[in-house]
Amino acid sequence: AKIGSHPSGEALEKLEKDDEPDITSNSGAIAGDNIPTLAFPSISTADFQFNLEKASDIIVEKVEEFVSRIGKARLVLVDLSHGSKILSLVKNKAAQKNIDSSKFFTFVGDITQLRSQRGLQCNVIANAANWRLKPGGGGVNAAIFKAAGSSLEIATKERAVTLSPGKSVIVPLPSSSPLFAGEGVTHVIHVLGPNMNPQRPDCLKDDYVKGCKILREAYTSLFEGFVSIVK
Ligand code: AR6
Repeated sequence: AKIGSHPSGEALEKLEKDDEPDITSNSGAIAGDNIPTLAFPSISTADFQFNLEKASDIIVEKVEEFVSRIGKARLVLVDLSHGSKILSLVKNKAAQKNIDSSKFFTFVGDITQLRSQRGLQCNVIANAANWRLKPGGGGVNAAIFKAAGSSLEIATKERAVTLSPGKSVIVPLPSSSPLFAGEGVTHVIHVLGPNMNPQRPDCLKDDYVKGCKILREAYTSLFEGFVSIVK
């Protein structure tokens, strides 16, 4: 990739296939620029079973609303694999709406290893949390609490003990956390999205009127939190 470009699908495809990541293809604008960047997972669409078409509409709608409010900062939707349905839906819908691709793009990688494994520096990462703000439970929540170590748990408890659907809480990451030193993450924003999974608390039982409202509130709260950090 040329210096000044952002991650192209081709460059990422290459990273995925090669055993040794080609660091040079991810340098320049991605790694070295220190642009404030929020990496966020697709809230509620895996364990919480939220409809992907509806979620992708909401992500793009909220991103469009906030790209004009974040100055030179960036928003990046992250998922684990190139086969991610939510990434391709969002990527296509964002392109249709001509959203500035230097301010918003999709990215394949583990949100806890974006700098070390993918060359993407993100100072803030979002977590698809549970209402107790507890580690474990699988998905991105388990991965973030594991990678961040016990200091995230302690710092989280100082800010909040529970979270309501549609709300978020900003947790400054102690410098003792491996995520701080290893990945350059300074804040984690926990977000609780709407739950459509009958096996989990507060199931909305397919009520997508409520569900969509709560997912919109969740992204508003997340992006407002990010704006408050970068200001
Ligand atoms: N890096 C990037 N994206 C990830 C990672 C990762 N390491 N792991 C998962 N994803 P989910 P939810 C993507 O299930 O649906 C937990 O148990 C995943 O592919 O983590 O909001 C909590 O404790 C998907 O696109 O969150 C809650 O109880 C997205 O992250 C519950 O699950 C969200 O998937 C929350 O469920």
